[in-house]
Amino acid sequence: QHTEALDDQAGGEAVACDVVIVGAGFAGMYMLHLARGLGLSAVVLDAAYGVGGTWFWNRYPGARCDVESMQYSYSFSEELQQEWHWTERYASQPEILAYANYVAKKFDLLRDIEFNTRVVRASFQDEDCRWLVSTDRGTRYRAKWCIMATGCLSAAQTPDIRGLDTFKGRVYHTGNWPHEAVNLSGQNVGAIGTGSSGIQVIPELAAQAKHLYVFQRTPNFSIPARNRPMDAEYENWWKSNYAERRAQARTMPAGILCDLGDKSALAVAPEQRLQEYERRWAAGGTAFTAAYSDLLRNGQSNETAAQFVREKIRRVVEDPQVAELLTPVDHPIGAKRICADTKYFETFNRENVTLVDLRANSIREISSNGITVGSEFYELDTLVLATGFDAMTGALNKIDIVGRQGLTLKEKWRDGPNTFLGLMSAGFPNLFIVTGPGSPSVLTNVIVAIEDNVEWIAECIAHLVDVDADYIEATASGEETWMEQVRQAAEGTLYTQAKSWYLGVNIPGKPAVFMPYVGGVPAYQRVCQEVAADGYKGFTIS
Ligand code: N01
Repeated sequence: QHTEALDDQAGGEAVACDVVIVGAGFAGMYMLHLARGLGLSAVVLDAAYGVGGTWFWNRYPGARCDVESMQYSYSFSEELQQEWHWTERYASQPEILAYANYVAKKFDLLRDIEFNTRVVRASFQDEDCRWLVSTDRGTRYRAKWCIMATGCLSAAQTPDIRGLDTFKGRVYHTGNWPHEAVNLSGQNVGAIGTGSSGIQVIPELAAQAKHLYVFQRTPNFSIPARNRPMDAEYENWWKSNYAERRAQARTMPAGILCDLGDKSALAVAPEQRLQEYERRWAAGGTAFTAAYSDLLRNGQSNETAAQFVREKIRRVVEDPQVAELLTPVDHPIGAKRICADTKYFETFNRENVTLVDLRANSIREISSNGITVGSEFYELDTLVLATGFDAMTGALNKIDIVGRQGLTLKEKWRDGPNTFLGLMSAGFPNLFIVTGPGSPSVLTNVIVAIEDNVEWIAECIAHLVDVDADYIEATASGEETWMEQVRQAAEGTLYTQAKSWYLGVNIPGKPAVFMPYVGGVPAYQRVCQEVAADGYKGFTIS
């Protein structure tokens, strides 16, 4: 354990507090707010120089949320949700970051956040039931509770492509975009990756670059976002009854209030189905796959929606060969995270854009001035990597988390993450994870998932304080039972038929385990509440 020495560092006393929170994104900020409400002393540590987490780092041009802004926002404060004004149907990254900063100021959060501070180790001290948390600045904190608010998509993944380190031009990862302006005019730009990030950044790169080469391995399904300025009437519809609408959203599987079809796609006549798909295509956004109840359960139903989208791609893209390359055929629609775009497919009609198919020939190597694919060489000035994240476990595994008897979380999760409710893992007492693997998190409006988890953790800590407990810990059997439920929930779906980051297969050597809980927000919330009401059944409190 290379960070072991940090535990008995001679560098002075560790700062004592009740709660250490790792991460100053939406989860960490709300956790701090609630911890203070319980009268606890808390500190938040974050590697960034500001709040916002995901929205701090993902500053690439075109970055925008694909959950509507009226819903992708905190619901815990009526005053906040009334006074904040979103300017667009889908908020852009700068606006979401401005919102995060506004919240930090409004709730006076900044005084308890240490920025530019990366947590490198968190180790449980058996003798006094405290977490000793060490940072890359040599500072240490000793706290009873440690809360990982480290995010699900926060460990950017740079692919291991031969020669990448020899490239002399600039290389940007969408998940770690520079904070100063990037000027691409007059440049030949290469973009690798066509997931949600790639699909958003590619039209913007095309608009700036002299020529853009898109290196595509797997084409993706994408629905037009149809973003637009906020409609005053719509905003008012939400604000006039925000609490009730938020409660309604929490009764939906994804925690998003939307028009959810309750029939099988096969139960309606083909013309009617087509009409419904057309209507949703015109409305825009990811609610497209909510048209029928079985689109992610029945392959035949799924194919009706997939076929519809493939047809749209063929109609938009002028060159039939390019259209075929852009048409996804290897996975059910929605089995990989569905994308929402603004003129993505149209971008391939531009003269200055070339699609390079990596399925026919993969990248042979990257050299100082370009990329070789098969026998073709593409000369490039700048390379943009939209190659994704080590999702759900990546940010946690970057920290040496050491539980009872020297057990590391990395070691424990070698064959896949095991948690109880995504919230705790046996062997790691008093360590909470917000939106951890085994929770619905990434399959939902993550702000809903965050709020529910953070509130559950705060109530749990309040209870522990009440009963004067030393610790809470997931039991092995509680964890096993829950993981079985997580597995079973995924088994009945089409999610497992795509090579996605949900399964971890985008990361070499990562065990292929479907990580999120697909049972939906209401089912998950019910279990979380029952467990708490039942005296934290499945946990040991001592
Ligand atoms: O990452 P991804 P992302 N050679 O993993 C390709 C959320 N998000 O950052 O599919 C060539 O989806 C890879 O190819 P393949 C959202 O939940 C939300 O785009 O593995 N290609 C794929 O095309 C999303 O799902 C928003 O064959 C390589 C791409 O890189 C999640 O974040 C916006 C490669 C990675 O796609 C992650 O999205 C952005 C290689 N060696 C993100 N390695 C919104 O709210 C990887 N690829 C709108």
